[in-house]
This record gives sequence, structure tokens and C-alpha cells, in this order.
Amino acid sequence: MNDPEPVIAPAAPNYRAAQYLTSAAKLPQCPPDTGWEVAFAGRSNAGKSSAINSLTQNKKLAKTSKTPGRTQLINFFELSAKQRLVDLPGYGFAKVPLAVKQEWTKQLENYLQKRQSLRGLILLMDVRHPLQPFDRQMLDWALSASMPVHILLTKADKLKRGPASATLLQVRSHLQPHSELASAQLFSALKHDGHEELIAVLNAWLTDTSILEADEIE
Ligand SMILES: Nc1nc2c(ncn2[C@@H]2O[C@H](COP(=O)(O)OP(=O)(O)OP(=O)(O)O)[C@@H](O)[C@H]2O)c(=O)[nH]1
Ligand SMILES: [Mg+2]
Repeated sequence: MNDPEPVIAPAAPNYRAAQYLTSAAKLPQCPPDTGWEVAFAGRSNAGKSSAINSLTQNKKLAKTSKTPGRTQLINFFELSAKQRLVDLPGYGFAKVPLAVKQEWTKQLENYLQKRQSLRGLILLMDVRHPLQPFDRQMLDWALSASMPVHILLTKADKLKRGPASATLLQVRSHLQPHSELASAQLFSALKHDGHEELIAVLNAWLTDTSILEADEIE
């Protein structure tokens, strides 16, 4: 038997170098499914696009809006030739017509179930009302698919430190039975708080070679 090929992990990305790559309404329009990808998911208005802009220190990268439902496409941002961040359409926005909502849900499910390069899910929830029914559904889906999930409790600047910490503890205790796959932190795009913790998680996922075959890596 030959020795296995050495597996070379990609370097941790420079998030400030993120560039818009493409948008997709359906899975076949997504960029080639190779390398390492992390998706930002969550209810409409949770702060997904704002978190990506805060992380990359680029206010214009992902479109943000006071009008929920702004991000209707799957938006891809390139960090390096093999590493991407993905801004997913928000779920749970009541004012979108049912047929449109059903189409988004279908495309979202399709992406989450079929995307091989997806290494982990950043699940965003407003710290003032975490773990809503759709959030729980998303979390349960990820855990049942053995997909790592990191919860960002966003808009932490809207709460005082005490109540924010109490919510974090509550969410962490909900995740406790799945501690090998799921974690949580406070985050504020407005104050740029929580970057270090988020970057540690993203770096680990975007450089993880454990589930790759040696021949998948150059
Ligand atoms: N105070 C505060 N407001 C925030 C924060 N993050 C986002 N917001 C505001 O929340 C609103 C929604 O933010 P977006 O980033 O567009 O939310 P989204 O999750 O991308 O929404 P969709 O694209 O509709 O799914 C905007 O008005 C943001 O300015 C934060 O950390 N603190
Ligand atoms: Mg958005």
C-alpha cells in the first residue's frame, strides 16, 4: 500500500479581501461546488448581510436593508480561490407572497442539502428573540445532517450586558446536548463586537481538511 498523500490545508483567509462573486436563484447557478464554503442563514432582518459587511470591514459588500426580505438570492463572496462566504435569503418574512416564499424555501433546502463544499452554518438570530420556530427548524436540520452550526446572537448593542449574557447562557444550554457541533456567541455589527470569536470559528471551518479525501486537495 502507498502512503496517503499529504493533505495541505488552505491558509486562514483574509476577510477584508472578500469580493462579490455571483448571485444564484437556484442551485445550478451557484459557483462550482469545490473548496470550502460557510453560509450565513437566519430570519429576514436578523442581520446576515450586516454581519458579513462588519466581518469584512466593507460596508458595501452585501446589501443591507431596513425592509425585510431584501436578500432574495444566494449571494457568494470570494475570500480566496477555494474559500467563500455565502449570504442566504432570510426566512420567515410574512409579507412575501406564499408562492415566492415556497420557492425560496425549496431553493434554500436544496442548497443546504446538496452543497458539498458547505463546511458550516452561521445561524443568526436577533438577541432579543432567539430560537423562534424557524430557527429551531434550521438548527435541527443542521444537527441531523451533522453540519456544524455557530449561532450569532445579533444586535447585542440593543440589550444591556446583563440581559444579553443571560440570553447567551440560555441559548448555550439549549445547545449543550450537541456541544460537539453547535456553539453560540453575542455579536454586534453596529459596534463591530464579536469579530475574534466569529473569525476563530470561520478559520477552523474554512481550513478543515478532515472530511476530504487526499485526492480532493491540490
Ligand atoms: N443596532 C443594530 N442593528 C443592526 C445590527 N445588524 C443589523 N442591524 C440592522 O438590522 C436591519 C437588517 O439588517 P440586514 O443585515 O439587512 O439583515 P438580513 O438578515 O441580511 O436581512 P434579509 O436580507 O432581509 O434576510 C438593518 O436595518 C441593519 O442596520 C446590529 O448589530 N445592531
Ligand atoms: Mg440580507
